[in-house]
Amino acid sequence: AWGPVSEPCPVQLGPGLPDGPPPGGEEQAAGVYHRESRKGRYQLTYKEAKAVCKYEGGTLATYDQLEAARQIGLHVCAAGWYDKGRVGYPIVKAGANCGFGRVGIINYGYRLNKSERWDVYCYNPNSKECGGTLTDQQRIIQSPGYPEEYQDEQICYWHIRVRYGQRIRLHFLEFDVEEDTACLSDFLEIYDSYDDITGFAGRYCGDYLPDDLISTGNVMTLKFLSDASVVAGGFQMEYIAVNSSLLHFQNDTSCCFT
Ligand SMILES: [Ca+2]
Repeated sequence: AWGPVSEPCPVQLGPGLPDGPPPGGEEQAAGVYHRESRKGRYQLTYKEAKAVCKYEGGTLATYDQLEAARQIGLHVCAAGWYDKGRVGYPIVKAGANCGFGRVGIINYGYRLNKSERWDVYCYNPNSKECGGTLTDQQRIIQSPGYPEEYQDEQICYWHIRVRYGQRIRLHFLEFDVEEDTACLSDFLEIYDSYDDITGFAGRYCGDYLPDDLISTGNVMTLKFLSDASVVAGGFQMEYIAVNSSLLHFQNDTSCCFT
């Protein structure tokens, strides 16, 4: 069991969405994942997009694969290349800022100009099972294969969604991920949102145990990627849903709020 919420002080994440999209189902995002260039958003030509997927052992997602992933909760507010030179993105919950208020695959269709720059949606049928859509009040999250070392070319997304009015406190138990200075080889990223586009809260690698984090709203996304060589011990963490009204550190301005 954890101690009082105020001790040690969790890192307060920035403003986020008050609610997230309802997952259409459970578990794996069907091997489909969103990637952007190492240089940032909307930097990949069609050729480069294909290379990103291939580098990680996968291929461009087909429309059907993207839609299947959407139906089990994949919601990403960023347009990316997918199979046959098309561009689109999967939307689960209609929103004013994304998807023109529609749900489904928001489809820009076939692009005549393959030098346009977008993100990419890959499909990797051989990626190890990892990630999922989590709605429990409390749960342990582990790197794939834990306590064994994780393997190369892992791509895991955990989308956590608890009840409206709750927040998510993430507590790290063990952490050991291939270290490099910018965490570009293997890394865990945490987002204070239901996707990996908004609410970026941090990227972690190495063996330093990160501080606890607490979400702004009732959703959080964890994304773990490993590259083609060098593995490490992996990680184990626990999240717990906390009722916002019970967060007594809200009055402790010296601690968590500015
Ligand atoms: Ca590695």
